[in-house]
Formats: sequence, C-alpha cells, structure tokens
Amino acid sequence: MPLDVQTLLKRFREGDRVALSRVISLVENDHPSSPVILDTLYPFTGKALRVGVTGPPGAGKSTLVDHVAARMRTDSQKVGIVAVDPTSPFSGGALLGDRVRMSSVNLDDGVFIRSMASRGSSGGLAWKTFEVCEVLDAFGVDRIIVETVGVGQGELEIADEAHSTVVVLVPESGDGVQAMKAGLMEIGDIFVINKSDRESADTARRMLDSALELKPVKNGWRPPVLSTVALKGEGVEELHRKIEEHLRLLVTSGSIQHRRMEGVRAKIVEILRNRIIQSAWERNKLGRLIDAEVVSVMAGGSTPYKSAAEILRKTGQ
Ligand SMILES: Nc1nc2c(ncn2[C@@H]2O[C@H](COP(=O)(O)OP(=O)(O)O)[C@@H](O)[C@H]2O)c(=O)[nH]1
Ligand SMILES: [Mg+2]
Repeated sequence: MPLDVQTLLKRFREGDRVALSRVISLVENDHPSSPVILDTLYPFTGKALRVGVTGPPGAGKSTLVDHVAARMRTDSQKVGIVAVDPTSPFSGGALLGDRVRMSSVNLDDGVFIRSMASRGSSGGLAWKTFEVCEVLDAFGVDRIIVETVGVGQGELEIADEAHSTVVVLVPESGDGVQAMKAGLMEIGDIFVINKSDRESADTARRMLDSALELKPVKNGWRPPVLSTVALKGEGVEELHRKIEEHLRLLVTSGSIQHRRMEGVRAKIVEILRNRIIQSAWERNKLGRLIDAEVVSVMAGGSTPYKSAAEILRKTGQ
C-alpha cells in the first residue's frame, strides 16, 4: 500500500487512533517520511507534560502507571503511555493499546499506550522515545507517562527527557543501595516505596528519606518519599497529587519553557550539523579522498590522524 503522508496526517489531526499508531511506527522506524511528519506536527506540540516512571524490574511500575493514568482520566486528561521495557512481553512494536497488560485504562479511548522496541543504541532509543512523545503531544494528550526499567545509562537518558521523574523501589533491603548505584537517586523528583504491604516498608521509607536529605534542594523542590500498594491502588491519590504539584512548580517557575528552548536549540544544531557535513561531504567528494587515504594508511605511508589532516588541507578547511 503506497503511503500518502498527507492523508495519514489529516486523519491523525482528526483524532484517528489508527493513524496515530501508524505515524508512531513510521517515526520509530526512521521511515524516510519521518522528518516531514515531525516537521508538520511540530506546531501542535508543546502542551503535553511528561512524567517518567523508572525503577528496577518487578517493582510495580506498570501497575502504578495503570492507576495513575486512570486517576488522570478522572480529570478528563488524555494520557499517553510509552513503555520502554526490554523484558516486557509486549515490547517489539505491539499495536497501540493492544496486548497490553495494563488493565483498567486499557479500553478507555482517552488513553494511548505504546511499547517501544528497545533495539539499537541506547542514545538512539532515548531520541526515538522523545520523538514518539512529540507525536503523542501533537495528537493532543495532556500527560505522557514513560515507563523505563531503571538499570542503566540508556534508561537514565530517557528519564532525562521527562519533566518529572518518579523512581519506584520496593522495601527489600539493598534496593536503595542499588538505586544509588544506578544513579536513580539523582534523577528522582518523587520516590515511591511500592509493595508497602510488606514488612520493612517503613524502614525502607525512612532510610531513603534520610539519604535524600543529603541531596540539595533543587528549585524549591525536596523529593518526597511515598508509600504505595499498587496492587490495591493504595497511595495512588497521593502520588498523583505530588506529580501534579511538581509539574505545576515546573510550569510556574518557567523551567519547562526553558527546557523546551534548550531542546529547540539542540535540535537546530543537530539538523545543521548533519546538513553541513552532508553538503561538505558531497562538495569535496570526501568519499574518494578518504578511499585514497585508507590505501595510504594501509600501505604504511600515513596514519588516520595525518590522513584526516591531509584531507582538511586539500579541501581548504
Ligand atoms: N505484593 C504486592 N505486589 C505488587 C504490588 N504492585 C505490583 N505488584 C506485583 O508485582 C509484579 C510486578 O509488577 P509490575 O507492575 O509488572 O512491575 P514492573 O516490572 O515494575 O512494571 C506483579 O506481579 C504485580 O502484581 C504491591 O503493591 N504489592
Ligand atoms: Mg513494567
């Protein structure tokens, strides 16, 4: 089926979920139409606030996200959920809203769930996740919740794109230590001890709270530590309240606007860099010059550094 991007985007703008799903796939897979799509949708972005939810596997993130999204729906907000979880059974390009275990919000047509395939480099995944968020934003969602497994650097990059980051831990001893090692302590704006139906939950909460006291207060916000039992929906109301409180602070302090400005700058620099390299590459027939230098290096007549300098000299750079 030939792709008519303009028709697809028209349906997207009319609120068609199938079109949304299709557009996300094109962007996620770096389809040649992806730059045009993102360019066309850009004027409609900038409204959605992004909440990252991260923590170790099995901590109860998905269960919590489900509840928080349902709570957001009671405020008539449209919610996008992006699950970036290599261990989740539904990763690998499940259709929007399809085969997702999240229960109560699943059939609600104000919730749009998407799981990302976590292939490719971690940096690439962070960027893709951000672009998918932009698409959801342009679709008109008010909140985007991004669930990531907080175990490595790539996940931290993704969390970095969120406006507000919720770190979910469980009471088991050692979890807090792991969190510190994984750098979760730095990125959390709100901490949650989930599975607080277990013993030692109180101890874990107090330990985390005192560890956080050492953290400097950032922009007038001291990260709270909350207790939840996601399975029963306990503590969700408070968690939702804190998320909204933090987002409100970010909006009123101008921090979100500032972040957006920095994002715009980074994007322009990235596009320029690619274009400049591409045009210089073609103009100077760099490919051929490089081929010749490779031969020279292999024959022992040069080194990669000398060759690069030689190419710059020849092209007058
Ligand atoms: N006992 C207990 N189990 C929970 C709680 N929240 C989630 N679970 C269970 O923990 C498991 C992992 O939950 P899930 O939401 O998939 O965790 P994720 O990997 O962090 O997304 C599931 O079997 C949940 O039913 C809770 O508050 N208490
Ligand atoms: Mg999950």
